[in-house]
Amino acid sequence: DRSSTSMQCQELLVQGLSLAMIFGGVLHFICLMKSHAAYGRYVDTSGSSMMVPARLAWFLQELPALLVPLLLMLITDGNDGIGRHLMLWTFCLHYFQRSCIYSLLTKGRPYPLNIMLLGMVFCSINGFLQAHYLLHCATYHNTWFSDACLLAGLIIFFIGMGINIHSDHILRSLRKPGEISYKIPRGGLFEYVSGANFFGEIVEWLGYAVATWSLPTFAFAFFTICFIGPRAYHHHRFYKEKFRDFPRSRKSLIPFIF
Ligand code: NDX
Repeated sequence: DRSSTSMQCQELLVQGLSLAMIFGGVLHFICLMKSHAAYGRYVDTSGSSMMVPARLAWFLQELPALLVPLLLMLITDGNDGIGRHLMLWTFCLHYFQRSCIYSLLTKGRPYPLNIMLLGMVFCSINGFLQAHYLLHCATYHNTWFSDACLLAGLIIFFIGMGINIHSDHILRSLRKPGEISYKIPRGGLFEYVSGANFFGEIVEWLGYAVATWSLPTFAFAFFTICFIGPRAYHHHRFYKEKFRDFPRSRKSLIPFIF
């Protein structure tokens, strides 16, 4: 299975990057519960960083997570393994949506250049990690367990993607072109949580991890929870402080629970 690919699995590199992502997730979680990732409503207005239009920033920031896997697929010999290609195309589908569709539609405020550049580095490394693992390291055995994981994980992934895209659409519809103010999001999962788009994204990557059942994909799902979980918590506090009529039963991230 592995011999048909031109590149060898770099097991130490895969383990090292995955552990670094988990460690980075823990660090982000600790820092971000106290402070904020400084983009969107938390952008640093002191003028210390150059700003980039949101559309360009999201396009450039997320593009490496689409291009790096496509490039690795191109330079890898052999087309064996339906499972690995299915999962890689699923990954690319998410990042095609995020970098080429979401970025075109966003009405977000200008984005700090330094965060965009760090985001590009992150997306390049993660794109490499996931694609290299799936193409050159993963071995798929057709057991009932791996088939059940693949199917259940894919279903969970697409449910999450649906929630994420629908919620991002609701947020966009709150603004007229050129507007940058904040309103109370209503409808869909926003009736239950302030971070409905983040909830969808987390469900997506947890589904992806279940489908591939591997360290790199669980590491990325974990990082996602650590990065956007605190963001959902801060958005929730922002709404409660800003809007007196904010629905009291609404939670931060997990419906009915948190
Ligand atoms: N981008 C993921 N650390 C991040 C960029 C920053 O995709 O270097 C992680 C991602 C990166 C981060 C990324 C990784 C870690 C980095 C970090 C920078 C520093 C950090 C690299 C890559 C780092 C070290 C050095 C330690 C290594 O004006 P506005 O923009 O606020 O408008 C918003 C609007 N909106 C509303 N409009 C009207 N009324 C309201 N009430 C509104 N509420 C929101 O909607 C936006 O235009 C839009 C969405 O805003 P928001 O805040 O809800 O979501 P946002 O955070 O912008 O995310 C957008 C989508 C969303 O679907 C989310 O799930 C997904 O992207 N996402 C975001 C972040 C990370 C991520 C997914 C993931 O980890 N999987």
